[in-house]
Amino acid sequence: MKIKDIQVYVNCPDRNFVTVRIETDNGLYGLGDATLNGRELAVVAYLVEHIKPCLIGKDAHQIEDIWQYLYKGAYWRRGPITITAISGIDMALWDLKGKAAGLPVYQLLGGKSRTKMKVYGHANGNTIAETLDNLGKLIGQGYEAVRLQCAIPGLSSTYGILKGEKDYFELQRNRPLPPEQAWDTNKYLNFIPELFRQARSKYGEEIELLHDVHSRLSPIEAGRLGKALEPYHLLFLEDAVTAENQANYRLLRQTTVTPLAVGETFNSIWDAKELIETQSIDYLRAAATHAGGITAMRRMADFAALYKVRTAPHGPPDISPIGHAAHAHLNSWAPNFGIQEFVGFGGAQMTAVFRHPLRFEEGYLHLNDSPGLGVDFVVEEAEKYPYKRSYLPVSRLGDGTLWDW
Ligand code: EZ4
Ligand code: CO
Repeated sequence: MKIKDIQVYVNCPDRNFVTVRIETDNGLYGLGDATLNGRELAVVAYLVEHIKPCLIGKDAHQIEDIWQYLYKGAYWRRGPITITAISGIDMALWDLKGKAAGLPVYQLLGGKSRTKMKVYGHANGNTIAETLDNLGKLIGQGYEAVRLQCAIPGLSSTYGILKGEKDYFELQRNRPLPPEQAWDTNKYLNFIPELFRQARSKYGEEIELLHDVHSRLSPIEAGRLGKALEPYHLLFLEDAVTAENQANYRLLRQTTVTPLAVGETFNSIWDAKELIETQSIDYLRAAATHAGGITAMRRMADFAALYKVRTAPHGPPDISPIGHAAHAHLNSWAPNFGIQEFVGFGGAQMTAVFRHPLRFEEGYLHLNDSPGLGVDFVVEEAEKYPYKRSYLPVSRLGDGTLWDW
């Protein structure tokens, strides 16, 4: 099964996605997700200019060797652009191996550890009342776990809150340059515990609740929040602090028993090594699209399991259905799977471009038994939606200081 051609598509069905399509000489093709939100074309160039010429003629079954070849062979290891490109190739090769074997990828990983995957949805709002109404709607749809984000009173904008925009992508795309958002740590810390107090008093203890800090706090500030949220029993607090310095989490861990999750921006097992070894976190949020594909995610899951750390892959709308399918196969297999973030299957344009193997029912995702990853990519549909440049927001303090977004 030799690699005959590699095509890289960048399209905007509702939002931008980079799709890798590898064709083999036995008439099969495999699909991978290489979407890096806000920096898409850098990955496209890496794939087309630097990776493609190296892989034509290679045996597509040699997934591990190709992964090592692209990782070690670059000399410049790691980094989001390199690893997102490798991730797209790796997923496409697993898809191909599954199709060649006539088996879904989870079977190649060792079979199913569970019949369905628990997800958490998002309830957002401009006020606590609106956030709690949205939480009630998700509970009504069968969700057993929900992330709560609410606009901070006195701030012009807050992460996760869309105001008048249709979705996150509209928020980014309607501006020629990165949108600017405001941040105030004191206002935030004084407000968030009240959101969770009211959520528990309205809906009780049964529903599992989560929150994403989006890396805005110092370890001690995060400790104050974690402690204040302890009475409301979160499933986890996400990205309480940045993890470039993994010791941040060792410090935070000493302050609170609120479970901690981090990892959506990780592109290597090395980003998580100390966090896991020191048992400073409870959930690893690495994504197949940004952390090295299925090959790397499997390795991370096994390593995390040794330390009672569970997987909770990032599931935002800026990972394509191919990336979400990769997670579904990993989640079906991983003995230490925790929970999957899930924000729906996207709009009409997306569902016309990507045919995916997932079904949502009563708070869980179900994966069908199609060979490979089980996703199809309809090129003629995709080509109706050309790439549109967009940026993630940046955030600033009131005095103009650039902050973590
Ligand atoms: O900000 O995917 O948990 N989810 C998140 C996401 C990320 C976006 C960045 O592209 O934090 O909303
Ligand atoms: Co997040």
